[in-house]
Amino acid sequence: MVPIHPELVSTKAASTDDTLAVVSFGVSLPEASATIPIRQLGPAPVAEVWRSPLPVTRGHCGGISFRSNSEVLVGTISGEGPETDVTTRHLYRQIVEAARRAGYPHLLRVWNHVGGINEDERALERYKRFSAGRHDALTHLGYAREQFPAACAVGMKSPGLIVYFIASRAAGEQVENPRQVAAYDYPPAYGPKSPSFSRATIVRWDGEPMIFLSGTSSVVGHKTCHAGDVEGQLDETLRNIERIVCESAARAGCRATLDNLGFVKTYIRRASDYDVVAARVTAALPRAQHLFLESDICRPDLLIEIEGVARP
Ligand code: 3EB
Repeated sequence: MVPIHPELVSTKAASTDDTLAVVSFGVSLPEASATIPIRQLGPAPVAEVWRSPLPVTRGHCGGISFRSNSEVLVGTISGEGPETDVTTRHLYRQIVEAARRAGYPHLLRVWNHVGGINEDERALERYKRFSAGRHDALTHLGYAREQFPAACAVGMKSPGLIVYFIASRAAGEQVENPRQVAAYDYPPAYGPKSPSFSRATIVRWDGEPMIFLSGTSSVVGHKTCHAGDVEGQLDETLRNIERIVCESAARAGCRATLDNLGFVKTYIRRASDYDVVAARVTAALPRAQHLFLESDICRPDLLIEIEGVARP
């Protein structure tokens, strides 16, 4: 049985008993496991809901609150401090230790929201401090690069850091995109410690693969392409997504295309780009449920980032 699946539901209907997480954006909901202070763009407000077909248990461990079933655990944690690298290191240590202790040692997917992500903090951009803290925590805790989870790291309106994650009893498999340099091999221009994430993870439950796609942007090799051109970035991003979906499915011994994406989130730096972006993204990914969010992206020249889940 596939133990978790994502859905976008009206904020009015985000029920709780069969959910591993309810994430709301901009508006706090009483049943939310996390509320991210960024604005949803577009029509009726929806929440991101991770459903469970298996019984759900709730708990706390250190600063983490989580819900789990017999296969996966979804946790949330937040923190704030004057030094983003230090805060990040603390949060990641808690995440990894709690997940291991609870018996879900494999991080499949992590969402990072960093307040003021493109601002300098004592002469180093906050994203780079975040990357350094994550890198130090994961390597210190024994993570090899092949074990880095799929991730995204985007902005939010309030200070500090909010992280939520899916951890699993079963190991995932990391997939890289041949069009892109692995993020952990980026040259030092992108930060003193390279970003610790993989482009996708696949996991198989009872032989059924699920692909978690990292935040994907207009990066080819290690460079940003089409700076200042949102439509160019969008087309490049979709090419990257197509490739990583295809690559991931091949690894799982099956085939997949953009039509296999069922759940898609698009982060848009400038709200004024929404109409153009939403029209193109929904046309390119017609089978998916879509959520559009106004958010800064980790590189100042990136205008959009797209992530999602695919089922071959
Ligand atoms: C990139 O390709 C764009 O630091 O966790 C995408 C996904 C990006 C995840 C992260 C950063 C992260 O480098 C940025």
